[in-house]
Amino acid sequence: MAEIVPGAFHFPGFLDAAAQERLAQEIAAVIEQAPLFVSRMPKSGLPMSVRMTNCGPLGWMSDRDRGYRYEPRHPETGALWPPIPKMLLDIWDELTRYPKPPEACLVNVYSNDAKMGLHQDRDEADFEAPILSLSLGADCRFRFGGPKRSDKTVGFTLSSGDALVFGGPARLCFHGVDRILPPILTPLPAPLAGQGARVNLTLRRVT
Ligand code: MD3
Ligand code: FE
Repeated sequence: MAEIVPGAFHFPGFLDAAAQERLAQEIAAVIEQAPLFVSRMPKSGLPMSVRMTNCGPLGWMSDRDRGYRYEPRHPETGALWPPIPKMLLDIWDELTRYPKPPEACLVNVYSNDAKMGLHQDRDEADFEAPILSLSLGADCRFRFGGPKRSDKTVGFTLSSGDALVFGGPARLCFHGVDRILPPILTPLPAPLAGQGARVNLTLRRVT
């Protein structure tokens, strides 16, 4: 475990190969119940390059007219999001030690050319709770900065099986995904093969 900056913890290889396979199976089942969809930027309506879905009582989404928000239902099927798999609830307890369970698990699916611009996560009412992120599949170059967009940033590689926890002073730091690295060494486990090159799960408290 490495503390990148105060409050930001990196657990390289937290999930071994067998745990990554089990998690991939769980996420494939979530995608069957809640198909991947494309969110759009507020106002411009430009599509994001990442495809996403959610599990848990609330799911993150965005569209042109109503912007970034959490919703209890899938924007296309109208169904409630499927529950967060027990495996993920257990990892949340182990790594965050936070007394309440996550309310949202966002599943981001990256193709080879997808990226995510530098942003803050501030669509939640509760900034006390930490955020937990898990990565599967291709490596990516991740960028992490400070509470202001203009703060200096550090880049590092996130690999399949890595976990990150962001709490306290790191909770509102800017971050983004610069690029996906060639997925030759770490393709997505079989149940998710064909969906993309990399999957990231972000677990959050919302209310
Ligand atoms: C640092 N996702 O969905 S995970 C996001 O790899 C998001 O899909 C990226 O940023 C991804 O909002 C990065 C790492 C992460 C997630 C949340 C954070 C880093 C964070 C919240 C605060 C600070
Ligand atoms: Fe984010």
